[in-house]
Amino acid sequence: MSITIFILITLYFTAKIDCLKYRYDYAYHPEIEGWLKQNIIPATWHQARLRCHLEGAELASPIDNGFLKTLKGRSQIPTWTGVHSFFSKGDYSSIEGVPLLRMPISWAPGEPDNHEDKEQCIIMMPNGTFADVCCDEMFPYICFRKKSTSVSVNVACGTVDSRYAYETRTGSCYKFHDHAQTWNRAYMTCEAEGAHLAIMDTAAETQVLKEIISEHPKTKIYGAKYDHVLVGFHDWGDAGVWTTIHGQSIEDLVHTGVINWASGEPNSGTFNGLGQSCGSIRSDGDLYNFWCHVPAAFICEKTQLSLENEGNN
Ligand SMILES: *[C@@H]1O[C@H](CO)[C@@H](O)[C@H](O)[C@H]1NC(C)=O
Ligand SMILES: [Ca+2]
Repeated sequence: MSITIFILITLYFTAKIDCLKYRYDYAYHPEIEGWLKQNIIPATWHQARLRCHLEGAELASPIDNGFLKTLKGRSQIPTWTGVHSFFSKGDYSSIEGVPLLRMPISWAPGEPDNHEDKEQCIIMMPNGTFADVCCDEMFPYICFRKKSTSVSVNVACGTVDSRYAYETRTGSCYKFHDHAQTWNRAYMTCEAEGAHLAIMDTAAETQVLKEIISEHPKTKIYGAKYDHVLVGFHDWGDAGVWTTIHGQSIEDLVHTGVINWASGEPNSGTFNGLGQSCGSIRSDGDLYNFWCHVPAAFICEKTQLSLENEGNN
């Protein structure tokens, strides 16, 4: 009897691990041993690849019959695959390196034609045939995250990304990105991680960010010309009206002592004719307006539940 119970409990927990969640927007597919996310908003091939990658996944390809069957017919319109010849024209492979000729692909009539020598990316038609097209066209796409037994979940931050650290003073998790990016690309990166560009909405949080920045001197930031760190503040390209990316007025945050503009900020210096509509802070904890198109380090902020199913909140 007790052995039966033991086996039942073991089966129960094994089953639980089998349907282990990756994140709320990814669904598990046992036949391909991984999670898929359908992205319905069309993007160029490069945008699609980047977004999947930033989400910790890759652009999905029909690398074998199991994948072909699972990916096929999920959309009424053509969909990107991860099959490309971006590195060397004509040498097609999937993102994970499977050569085109090893994939179970049947071509649509007249394809592949490398029209005008401009087609280096492969789409899948709703009926499961394929064509090469220009990578700058826009199609929906599917991201795939392979199930791996080595994944360790960062429970406090609700992500598989071990670089998010929980901070008791604010109840949020933070990740310092030491590869400089433009503000918009930084925004996209944080969103893809299920986070957002950090917002200081309490004095304690300003202090926390200040400490994080002090731990990351500019000399250790890849590709940054300035020691500014991008955060979730913006003036919508309309100098003067500053809000957080969640719509809170910065005037209110300044009035309540949560943040301070650095002396002389926001200023109106232009660079290549472009103004400073994006927010940054430095190790002094003060707020600066910064050029949106100049790459800098940035901090993403995440709550524990931001990638959970709503039913579990
Ligand atoms: C599949 O779809 C393509 C593109 O719409 C079409 O040209 C082709 O004839 C279809 N093939 C089959 C087998 O239905
Ligand atoms: Ca073509």
